[in-house]
Amino acid sequence: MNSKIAELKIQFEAEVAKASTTADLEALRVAYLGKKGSITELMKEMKDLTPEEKKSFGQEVNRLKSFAADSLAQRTEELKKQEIEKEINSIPDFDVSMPPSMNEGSYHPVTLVQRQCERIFRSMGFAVEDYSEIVTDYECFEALNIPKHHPARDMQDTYYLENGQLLKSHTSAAQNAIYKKYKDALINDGVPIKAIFPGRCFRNEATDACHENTFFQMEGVMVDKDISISNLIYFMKTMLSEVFQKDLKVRLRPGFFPFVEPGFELDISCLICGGEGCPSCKHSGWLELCPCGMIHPEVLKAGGIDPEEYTGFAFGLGLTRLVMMKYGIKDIRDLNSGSLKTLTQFIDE
Ligand code: FA5
Repeated sequence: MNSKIAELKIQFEAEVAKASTTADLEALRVAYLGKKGSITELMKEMKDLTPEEKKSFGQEVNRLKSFAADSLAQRTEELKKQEIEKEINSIPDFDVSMPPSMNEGSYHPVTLVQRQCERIFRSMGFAVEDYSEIVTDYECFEALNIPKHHPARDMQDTYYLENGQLLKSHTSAAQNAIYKKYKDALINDGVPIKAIFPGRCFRNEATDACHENTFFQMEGVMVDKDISISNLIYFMKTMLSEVFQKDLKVRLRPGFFPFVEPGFELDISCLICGGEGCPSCKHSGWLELCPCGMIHPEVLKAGGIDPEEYTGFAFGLGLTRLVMMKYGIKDIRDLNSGSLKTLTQFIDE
């Protein structure tokens, strides 16, 4: 072997043996096999050789080239494996088969009941919609047949932003957007509007055992041809019997809301005191849970739906109150307390 080639081979082998990372090997590849690498440069010496010498020199250089490339590839593989093993060993030991820690989080009871209601209504063909907590005066009131200065506004004082928007005082604030979203499918393809939209509501009012300034409602609407109060009662009954899994004492009485006609208050017998009267039901034995009614023609019109052709019902379930009744929570304020002792006791069904 040509002595220069032999020397270069020894030098190369020594440097490869010293390389301890894949980055070192890449640097060696460039130094030996790159455009200006030492092995590549050997070829320049061909010009001073005789034709016979050229042939054997060329063959030797090519053999060295292949040897260098193979050595680098092999050593790169070895080092890559070592690097991966090192990374794996640096991960602290843990056992994937261990049961979850007792300190894991849990769902808030409102989330659990909301999800249960969503499952029930989805199974009856309702879409579940989400809506903003900040809304306009139009969405919260005007589109619901509550013009400015209407006395019904007094029942729902809320918190106003400087730009005139407000924190929604009821989930009915999403009704207009829902009608507008689904009206084309109703009018053109005859697909009934069936949607529920749970959400957080805000009211500027004094708190007590059954009133909070921040609480959850779940609105539901159904619009189609020939929808009547019997449809409304059917869906209310189904929802309550599914949530409580037992017969409840329920009463329906007239109720006034400008966005329904006729309107009803649906109360359930208080499950905290068994109807005897207690602070949770303001000592009446009954809890206002789910006002409802037939959607007012003006509200349908504002949503782009012809009230001569279509009718519908709407309800506004007091979700936080439903949670109180389901789990026997005496004071609604416990639900916003952030107390882990109270809030981690509930499990999904
Ligand atoms: C409304 O908010 C109407 N938007 C409901 C409605 C929708 C009527 C569709 C007709 C058709 P009301 O203000 O009564 O109505 O509230 C509805 C329910 O929310 C109440 O029955 C009660 O369960 C709950 N709720 C109201 N205010 C509070 C409060 N401050 N704290 C906790 N729950 C409340």
